[in-house]
Amino acid sequence: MGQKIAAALRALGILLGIWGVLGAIAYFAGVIPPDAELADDDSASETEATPDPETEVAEAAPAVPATDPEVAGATPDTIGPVGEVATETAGTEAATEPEATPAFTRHARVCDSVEHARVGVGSVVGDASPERIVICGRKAHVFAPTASGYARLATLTLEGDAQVRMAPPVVADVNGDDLQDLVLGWTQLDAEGGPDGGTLRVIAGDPSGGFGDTDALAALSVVALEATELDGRPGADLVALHWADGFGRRPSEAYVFAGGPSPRRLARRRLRHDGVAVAVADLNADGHLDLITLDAEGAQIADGDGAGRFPRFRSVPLEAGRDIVVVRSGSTGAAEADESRDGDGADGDADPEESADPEESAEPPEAAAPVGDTVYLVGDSVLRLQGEAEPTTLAAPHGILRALAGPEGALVAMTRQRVALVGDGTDRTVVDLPGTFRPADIALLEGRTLLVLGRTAGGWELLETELGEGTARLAPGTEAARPEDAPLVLDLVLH
Ligand SMILES: [Ca+2]
Ligand SMILES: [Ca+2]
Ligand SMILES: [Ca+2]
Repeated sequence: MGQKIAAALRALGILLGIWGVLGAIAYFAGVIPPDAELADDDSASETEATPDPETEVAEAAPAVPATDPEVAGATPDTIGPVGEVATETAGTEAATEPEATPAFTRHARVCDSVEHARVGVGSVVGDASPERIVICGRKAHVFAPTASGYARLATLTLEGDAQVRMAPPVVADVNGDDLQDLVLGWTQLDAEGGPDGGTLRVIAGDPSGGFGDTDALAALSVVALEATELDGRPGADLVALHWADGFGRRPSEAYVFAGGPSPRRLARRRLRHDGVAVAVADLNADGHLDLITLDAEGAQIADGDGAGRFPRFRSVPLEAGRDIVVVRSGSTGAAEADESRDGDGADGDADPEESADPEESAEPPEAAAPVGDTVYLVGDSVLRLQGEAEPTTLAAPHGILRALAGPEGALVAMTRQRVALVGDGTDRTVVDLPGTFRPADIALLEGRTLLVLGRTAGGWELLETELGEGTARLAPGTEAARPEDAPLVLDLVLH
């Protein structure tokens, strides 16, 4: 009890500190008037033609050879006040590169070398404006955007030292108290790279703006995770993909947990080997969400009964799959569109006044329109599933590794070289990735802010850009900035 009170007090203090510092940063950077909210910081960077402070900061480090990523990373403490740097370098940028090319609004080295990392979005700390959540190995970092980059608000560290894989982080109100919670799933790896246990964690949001309880929900080797409303009761329900075995001896499993004050297991579904992705969608338009999974043999669909159970499975022809994207039929915009990784976190609105409904993911199944949702299975080909009709193959770039529901029904699809907006007869590159950048994950915020997480020689970098008309690419020699630490960073250990 005393521990909990102490934690709450600590969280409150940290929150106040974070708000103060972010406000000060934005104020000195001249990005917002002193009485505006931090959220305005985002909207300020919407126009792509506007010279961008982050790019300028990065390009203004000519003394650092592009070939040595360690040097840039070795000087995080020497970065001056954000506003000063941005102002000072703006002139340089205008002089040397007058043409307004779409650029990254932010480019940061978010962690050093670990095997695996994933990115997600959602408002989990502080005010209603959304954070960027990056899981680097056993550490989950929560970053807030600043005028020139990111400020690290919190780090949650999973105790132990084994190598891990993880599902992309999910943000949803699991315990049903109207505050968004952070859901993290890790798989511990053995020496051969196979699963050796793991954990599914729900880190509760706290009224103070920090974190409350950090419950371990289940000891699963989680590789994919989704939060949605399945049982019609308060609290977002969770679907977790458990990777049981790295040698094809034991099948993967899908677990369904009912949200609420004490989350409990609703269903457990045996799959085939090496499951990689899981999602829910009402494919047959019966008002109940169905379960879609991807594994080493292809895709399977299990019809839902509306109570969180999935009695009947059927297979869908697909050689192998990497990702599932769900586009809700009732959706009019990308913010409504859900998919297996970050859709549930995309609730934060740039204007806190308007983000009155944090429960976007808790849409009851009855609300589904009579037209079924559309599901894209992304692998070596892209299959579109609509209701009971035969799957159709979408003309799409080869080698899509990850995909999300994008604006106006398009897919945001990531390959090794680029990120493209893909739809019927559409294939437009929105991010052209440098050859030294190995992309691992993407996330989309409010249907327009695209995050690309990838590995470079020096560590993991996060690229952020607004979806617009052009193609964002890094200028040669551009160095990633290091996130600043907020003065009162919340460091938690998950035991
Ligand atoms: Ca909650
Ligand atoms: Ca529920
Ligand atoms: Ca259904």
